[in-house]
Amino acid sequence: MIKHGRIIKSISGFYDVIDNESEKLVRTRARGNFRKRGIKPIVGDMVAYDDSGDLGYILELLPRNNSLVRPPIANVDQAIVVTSAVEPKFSSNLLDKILVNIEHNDIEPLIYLTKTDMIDEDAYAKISEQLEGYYEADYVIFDDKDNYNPQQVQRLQEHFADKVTVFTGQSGAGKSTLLNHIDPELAIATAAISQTLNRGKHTTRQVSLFEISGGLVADTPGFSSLELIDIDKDELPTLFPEFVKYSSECQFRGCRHVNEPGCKVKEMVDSGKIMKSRYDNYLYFLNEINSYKKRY
Ligand SMILES: Nc1nc2c(ncn2[C@@H]2O[C@H](COP(=O)(O)OP(=O)(O)OP(=O)(O)O)[C@@H](O)[C@H]2O)c(=O)[nH]1
Ligand SMILES: [Mg+2]
Ligand SMILES: [Zn+2]
Repeated sequence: MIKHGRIIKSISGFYDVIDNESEKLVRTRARGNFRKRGIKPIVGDMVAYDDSGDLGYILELLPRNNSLVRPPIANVDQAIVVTSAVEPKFSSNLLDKILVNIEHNDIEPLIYLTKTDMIDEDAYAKISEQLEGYYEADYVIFDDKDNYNPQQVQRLQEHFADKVTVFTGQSGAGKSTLLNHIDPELAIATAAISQTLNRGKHTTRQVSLFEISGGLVADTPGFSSLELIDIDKDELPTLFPEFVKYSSECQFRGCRHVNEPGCKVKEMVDSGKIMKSRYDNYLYFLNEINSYKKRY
């Protein structure tokens, strides 16, 4: 019989699918013709599958709303960008790059600051200052000094219902640890980063979706660097929400906010309304995109 469901886990050629109707977990394989067509099912994919045999067979992937490459996952509504204060050190450049990639895929980013217990008040004040600009971009931010305080964890969980949420961010930032705080029964393996670096491997190797607070939440392998895939220089300014707020007041339509006269965005950077580091990172990414063009 042909049924429908969502892939929540993929292990060595098998795909675990939650059936839409029965909500039961079914182990499946993908038909060989997927590989021939160059299509690979990924976690989050909605599928049609046949469950007549011992093992289900994925017959078809339904069209994706969106999909990420790093981490590989489809049909995501929102992303919790787990960002550590130290180990690995807070980097506005990497944070902005992650945010730009998420915005590009029409996924809503939320920012969660971890390891605040490992820094003193001064260092915390500095990071808080760096996070100011993200409030101006209207991002939802979790940056309590006591980063696992139950109210804040609760506030995060309230965003999960009826959505697919992905935890993403640098390796060692504390994605799996945060998920374990949310639901201790998950008992996901975590490791100190020095250990991670020694092994040259990431602690979380696979994307898997868990049912938490009425939604599906994915832990994913972290990364140490990221490329701006498929983003062109005309799209880039639209991926900074606080630029979009003011760009209609720029003198020129399609203003890239670089050297154009009468640029409202640059005026807002000068007045401090738009954070300088966000703008600098924008220019940096613009350069990076131009350098990809030269490379290919
Ligand atoms: N002190 C402190 N340690 C933390 C915090 N969050 C995570 N850690 C530690 O940081 C290390 C890395 O945490 P993980 O949760 O494994 O990090 P991850 O983001 O899942 O890493 P990958 O799976 O490699 O992407 C572990 O030793 C955790 O115990 C925190 O808020 N405070
Ligand atoms: Mg992990
Ligand atoms: Zn402008």
